[in-house]
Amino acid sequence: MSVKERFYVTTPIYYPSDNLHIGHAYTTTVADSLARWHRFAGRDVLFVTGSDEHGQKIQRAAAAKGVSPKAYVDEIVASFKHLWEKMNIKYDDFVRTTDERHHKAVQAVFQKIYDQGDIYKSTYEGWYCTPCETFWLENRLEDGNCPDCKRPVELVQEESYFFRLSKYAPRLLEYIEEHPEFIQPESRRNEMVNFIKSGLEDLCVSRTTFDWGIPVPIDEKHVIYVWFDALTNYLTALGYPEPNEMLDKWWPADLHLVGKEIMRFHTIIWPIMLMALDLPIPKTVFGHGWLLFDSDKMSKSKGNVVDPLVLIDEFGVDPIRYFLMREVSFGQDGNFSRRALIERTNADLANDLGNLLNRTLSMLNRYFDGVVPEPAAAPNEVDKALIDYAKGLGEQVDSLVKGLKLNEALVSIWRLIGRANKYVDERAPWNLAKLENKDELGTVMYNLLESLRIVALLIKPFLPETGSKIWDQLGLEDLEENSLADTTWGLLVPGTKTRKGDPIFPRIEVEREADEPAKTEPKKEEAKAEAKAAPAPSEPEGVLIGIEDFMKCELVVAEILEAVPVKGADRLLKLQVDIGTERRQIVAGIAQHYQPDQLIGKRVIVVKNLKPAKLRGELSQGMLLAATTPEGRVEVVSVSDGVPAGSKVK
Ligand code: ME8
Repeated sequence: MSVKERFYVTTPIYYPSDNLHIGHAYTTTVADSLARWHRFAGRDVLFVTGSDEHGQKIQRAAAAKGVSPKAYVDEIVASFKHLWEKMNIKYDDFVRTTDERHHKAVQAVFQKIYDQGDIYKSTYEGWYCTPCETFWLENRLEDGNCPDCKRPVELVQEESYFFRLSKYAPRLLEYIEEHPEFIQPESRRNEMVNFIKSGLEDLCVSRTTFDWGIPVPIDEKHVIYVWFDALTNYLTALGYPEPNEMLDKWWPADLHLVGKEIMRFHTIIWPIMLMALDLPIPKTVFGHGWLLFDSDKMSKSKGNVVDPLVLIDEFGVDPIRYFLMREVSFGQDGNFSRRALIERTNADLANDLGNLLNRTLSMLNRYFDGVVPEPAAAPNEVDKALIDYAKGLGEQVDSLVKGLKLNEALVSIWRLIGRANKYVDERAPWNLAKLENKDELGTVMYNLLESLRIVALLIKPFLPETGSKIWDQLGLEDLEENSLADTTWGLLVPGTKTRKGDPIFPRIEVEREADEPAKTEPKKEEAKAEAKAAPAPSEPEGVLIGIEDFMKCELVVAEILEAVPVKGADRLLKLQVDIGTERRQIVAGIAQHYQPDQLIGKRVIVVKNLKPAKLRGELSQGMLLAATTPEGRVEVVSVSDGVPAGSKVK
């Protein structure tokens, strides 16, 4: 019997010092999608999250509210679980550091390391940052403040237990060198290596000036340092310290997903604790970037936190999950804005995916009474191109997810959606219907429906509700029983009765938000192109022109044949268009509003007799018309596929 591959993934356990915001939801959504994907791909998965409930910060927050720390955290932890439920987060275990099982695990870890002589008693005299729960040496402070969060630190002087971090530094450096996959992305590995090389001090692992924590087993007037306590949660979930099957099966973890600010704890303190315990080191710690708001890190004190519950109520859960994973290149910082969320939802979910489903099922109702036809005609070249892309897609997405390239995984799924939309235009089912070519029409409709079935399966781990909705509208059953193997082309059974429903993503109408981050000024040439793509009224309102002025403008229908980004210009796309009489190149400032794939096959309106211009060194022979909404969204003006390229517009 072959052993199933396994995947143990964790998120940080968050502090219940306050409600969670969209930044926490980011890490957890990514972990959930990874867990769901690997399950879908047939792997055995364990996904653990939790809450980090001890420490001075929590004790102070509870005191400020006049309640006991336990009563305080109970209420907030309940709100964590409520949020995860609303976000469709399907974890296997939730470790609370106030759980009895965790208490036992942490004390066992402390005792074991103490017994072997790697923990000793001394006096700590130095600085402490309570918001970060971090000890700092004087020489690491910045202007006397915490170098991480820049807030004031407190002078601490107390008897403490110390963990011999320094002793393990050479072994850790060697481990990091031999295991390049351990710290990711690479830039963070370099930061950590430099930090270790600049000298590790032994770590203070107990406190005596407050009591909200797990007592040191050999000395009850000390509580165990909150990070030493928290990191152990990854073992608590496996029933540590008792030897048991869970521990054998799941340790070491495959992936600790964390924000970049807590990499030091996970890639220095944690592996050294594990070395001291003689346990293997987790395979990968991935430090992702921050979700910024108006280019600043979200924090309660700055008043710029975004509450995911409010967003879910307004937009539904999948647009938020999609935005978090699609908008930000995983590992880098990314900006959150309401406008960007709405634009993404409208462009990718409502226009591309929602419309594809809607128009396909409408045509199926019209031509085949909503029943999946036989693909009776042999596929032509256009059919083959679509089928070939869909055939390799499951494997492609699997390897991107394994490499933690989630946004690229979504892009590659959306490429199938883009191709299917283009395929509708190319194969023009309405023309086949007119010709009463039922066999070929059947093949075209089958190919579209089969593409949608594959899309539903592939997006379900990322967007569980949407995957199910598409599946239902396609008239299919037992979604949960399908796996990656079922993304094989051709499994859709002719004769299936589809169930067209409401649009899955209605377009969101927007009003300009006063608190939106300012749009950065476009560079000069790009601004020109943008003005061309979306002409602003150049005449003051009320100035009338004669028909002869308008007639100077030669407007024609053009079909977009190719679209590629212009290097070094993030607003420009280079288009090859067919204007009926010839092929032309047009550079348009629409890159932030369209993926190149979305444009291919569109029939747009072009000003044919505009003087050619060069933009970023690229010749532009004409301009295409586009509308700009008050909130800055740009949509190119287009006509239906029935209007041939070259048709005059007036
Ligand atoms: O650090 N962008 O808990 P915490 C992206 N209890 N991710 C963000 C974010 C943002 N703006 N803000 C928060 C702790 N996060 C410890 C962890 S683990 C043994 C103990 C996410 O409540 C990100 O994952 O401060 C970050 O590392 C984590 O929340 C910090 O959560």
